[in-house]
This record gives sequence, structure tokens and C-alpha cells, in this order.
Amino acid sequence: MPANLTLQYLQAEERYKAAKTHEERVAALEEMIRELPKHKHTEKMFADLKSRRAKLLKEGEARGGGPARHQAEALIKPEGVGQVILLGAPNTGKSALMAALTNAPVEVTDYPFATRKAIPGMMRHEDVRVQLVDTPSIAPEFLDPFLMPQVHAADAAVLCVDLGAPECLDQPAWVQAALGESNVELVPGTVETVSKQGSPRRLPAFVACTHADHPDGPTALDLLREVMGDALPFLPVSVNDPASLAAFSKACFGLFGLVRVYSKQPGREADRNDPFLVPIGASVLDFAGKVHRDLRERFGYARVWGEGKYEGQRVARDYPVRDGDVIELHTA
Ligand SMILES: Nc1nc2c(ncn2[C@@H]2O[C@H](COP(=O)(O)OP(=O)(O)O)[C@@H](O)[C@H]2O)c(=O)[nH]1
Ligand SMILES: [Mg+2]
Repeated sequence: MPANLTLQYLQAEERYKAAKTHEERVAALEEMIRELPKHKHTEKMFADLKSRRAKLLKEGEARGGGPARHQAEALIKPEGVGQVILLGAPNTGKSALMAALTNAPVEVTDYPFATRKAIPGMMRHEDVRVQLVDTPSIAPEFLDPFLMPQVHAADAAVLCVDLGAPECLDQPAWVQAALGESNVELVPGTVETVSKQGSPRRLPAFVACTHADHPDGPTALDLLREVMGDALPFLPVSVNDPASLAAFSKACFGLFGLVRVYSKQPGREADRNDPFLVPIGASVLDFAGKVHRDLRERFGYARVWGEGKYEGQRVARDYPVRDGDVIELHTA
């Protein structure tokens, strides 16, 4: 096999074979995973090592004998509007999206499984920031168990499906099946409308159809739509097309089900840098309560500058605010 294994790898493998305790075996396997050269020819080996590690850790847990849990990464805390986790098969372009949209130190490669742990980065959508989390890929037979706590903790998810890959049409099913086994279901909707409670954990999500610039992209997209129906919303995206990247950030913000509303003092300019975030459908009275509790209680009327409104139009308490509205609150 043209895997070009290193001496370090072979030594770790020797230690693995000779290991007498569970901990020794896990440690040696971890080292083999670290030392395995990552390229096309080792793809299968890598997946195999990782599922062996997953199995070992499960056995350790079953025996209650503290497996290498210390190896588990601490959960990444949500920042900005919230956390959107990127999920998908190998080479779908999760890390490429991260690299295009955040400053996170991710590795974009043309071989699979280069991303070995979850990595956060902040993405801008106009004047708000959404946290993206890049993740190790999910393969048909393999899902890194260390990834699952982070998936459960995320606010929402993006399922990346590669329009240029021959197995494109199968990718959503296998990724969702692997997630399902770990009690996670990707659903349409928003953080506001989908309850975090209950089992399985339901994560609001959309499908990012990556590599949209691939020559087969449009055909693959049509077929994918047929296969998936309207199970989840779709968005074609290419890292080479800035407009599609802007649409991607917008769609990620859209997963939260929030609108941005700007507060304005009478006679002054609106503060355009710091929007208040309120659920879609919230009334101007709800907005007043966000600005200050007193304002909700002493609400008189509001003036709105926004799309479809006259400049400074007077509205009552039940006016449903819209994304981008500038609102001047007046007390009774
Ligand atoms: N043409 C094109 N190539 C892409 C796009 N997104 C990712 N790639 C390439 O696809 C390969 C896999 O990308 P990567 O982000 O590492 O995939 P990951 O395994 O999902 O993180 C790399 O060679 C990327 O340069 C895209 O939108 N268009
Ligand atoms: Mg990656």
C-alpha cells in the first residue's frame, strides 16, 4: 500500500499491539491517528483508526473505567448571535467556507479528514456576527464521537453537500443517518421556532450545496432537490463566488429567526452599529421592552423608518417590526 508510513507511526502501532491496558491501547491508537500521513491513500486507514478508537472509548465507558475522556475537547461556547455548526462528508468544503468567511486557522485540503477537531470562527453578516464551527467530516461508517457533544450544544447547523462529488445525492442521507444514531435531527425552521428540549435534539438547519461552480453543479442541484424534496431549505454556494458567500452568511443569520432593529432618539441619528435582535414577528412593544423595561410599560407610540413605511410613520404598539427598521420610541 503506498501509504508511506512513518517510523513514528510504525512504533505507535507496535505499542498498540503490545498494549496491556485499555489506557495504553487508547494512547497508542491516538498516536497512530496523529502520526498517520494524511493523503488519498490513507483515507480508509484513517477512518478505520478513528472508528477503532471510538469503539475502544465506548468499551471503556461501558466498563466505567474512565476512558481517555481528558482527550475530549472542551465545548466551544457560542459567541455573537449564536453558534452554527458546519456538518458534512469529507471534502465538501466546510473548511473552505470557514477560511472564506472567518479568520479561523483552518486547513483546506484536497484530501479528506484534514480537519481533526471542531474549530470556531466569527463570520460577519452585515452588522452582526455569527459564530461558525468547522468540524471533522462525517463518513458513511464513521462519526467522531467527540464531535457529538458540540453538535448537541450548537444553536443551528449547516449540512454541506458537495455538488461536484459523484456521491453527492447520497451524502445527505448518510450524514443524517449518522447524526440520527447520535440522536440529532436536522430540521427546517429557526432557533426561535424549534424547541431545544426533547429527544432527538432537533437542530434548525439548511443544506449548503457547495462547489456550486463545478460544471455539474446545476444538474446535481436539480437532482438533489428531487431526492431531498423540501426536507430542508437549499442554498448553492461557491467559495469562488462572493455573492453566494454573502447569501450564505445571510442564511446562517436567518437560522436564528431574528430581525435587526435600530433604536433612535428623537432629533438624533439612529445608532446604526448596534442593532437590537428580536424574534421575527415581534411587535414594536416587544422591541420597546428590549430597549428598556420602563419603555414597555410607558409606551405611547413609535415612529418607524423602514422599508414599506413612510419616513417616520407613526405606528401603534402591535406593529410587527421588520429587519432593518429604525424606531423612535415615545412614552405616553
Ligand atoms: N471549485 C471549488 N472548490 C472548492 C469549493 N469549496 C471547497 N473546495 C475545494 O474542495 C476541497 C476540500 O475542501 P475542504 O474545505 O478542505 O473540505 P472539508 O473536508 O469539508 O473541510 C479543497 O481542495 C477546496 O479547495 C468551492 O466552492 N469551489
Ligand atoms: Mg475540513
